[in-house]
Amino acid sequence: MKEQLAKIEREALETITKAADPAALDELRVKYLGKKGELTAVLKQMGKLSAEERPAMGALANEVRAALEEAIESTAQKLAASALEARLKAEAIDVTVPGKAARQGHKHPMYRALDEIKDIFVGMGFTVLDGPEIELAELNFDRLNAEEGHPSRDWSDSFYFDRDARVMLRSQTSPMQVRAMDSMPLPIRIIAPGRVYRKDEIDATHSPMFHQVEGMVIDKHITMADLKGTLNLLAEELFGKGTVTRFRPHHFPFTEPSCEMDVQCHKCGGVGCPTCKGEGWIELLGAGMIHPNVLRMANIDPEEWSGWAFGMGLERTAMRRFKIADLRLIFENDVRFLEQF
Ligand code: 2NM
Repeated sequence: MKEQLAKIEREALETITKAADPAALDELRVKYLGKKGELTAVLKQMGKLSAEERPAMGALANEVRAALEEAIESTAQKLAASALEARLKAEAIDVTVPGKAARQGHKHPMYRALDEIKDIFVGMGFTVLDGPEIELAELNFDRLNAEEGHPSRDWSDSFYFDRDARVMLRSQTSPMQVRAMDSMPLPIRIIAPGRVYRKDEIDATHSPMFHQVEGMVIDKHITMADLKGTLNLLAEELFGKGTVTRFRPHHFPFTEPSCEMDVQCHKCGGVGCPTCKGEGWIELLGAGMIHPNVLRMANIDPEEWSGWAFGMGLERTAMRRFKIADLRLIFENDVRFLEQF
């Protein structure tokens, strides 16, 4: 019996340490240590031994069992380690191989111009507002003192959703100013950039959808001097220190008095050149003191409060800023064009 055990141990240890994979190792475990295994078979014969022989043989059998278990365990660990190593090798990434460069986009030039404008106004304490492009004609026109019969209210000029002309695509961002007057506590300093819609044919200077930035200040003792001071600062920040401006009288229904602001052509210094089409001046925006009717309709007392407002076209400003000749280039998103900025 002693020889039997020794033989089992010898054989088992040799085959176990040579097991090629976990499945083979498990087979060997069953073969030697399982219920019907070789070691178990030997133990079953213990009953035949005398009472004196039994303890020594029992101890020996246990030693053999322990030795086999240990061999199985250490072989299992070895197999696992080499399996991991093989996997790491197979999955290894060669970090020295040159990568595929991702094509990186960048901000659209018009939105770069808008970011500059936002920064300038936020720096002066203005809040940037966003609002609906589908608007009530009441906010787009009535509340802005554009009475029934005003030319821009015409079906041929604006996009309406209903026969009663009550819901429309906003034709300006001014309805946001009305929403601000209705919802914000005074004083108010805001700008409202966004898309606006007008029934214009597409050409080099027109599009049925374009972008505007409008702005508004309402506070006590606000005068035309505040308007001019702030807008002159805007012109200097956009076109450089010392930029010369001029204010011409104009008419808007929502402001009184109203004006347009030109900047002296930074290319020719006012002499006249292709950039300013020989004018010497470039029109930048419209502005004015908010009409008392507009304030009254928002329940703001024009005796106590006053304000100014302005509106400018973003595409036109970006075209000027980046010397773009055709408005359509702004919308076509041809990468060959956009990559130049
Ligand atoms: C412009 C020109 C002048 C303007 C006025 C208002 C409001 F709501 F305060 F009355 N919002 N925007 C305004 C004034 C817009 O665009 C050329």
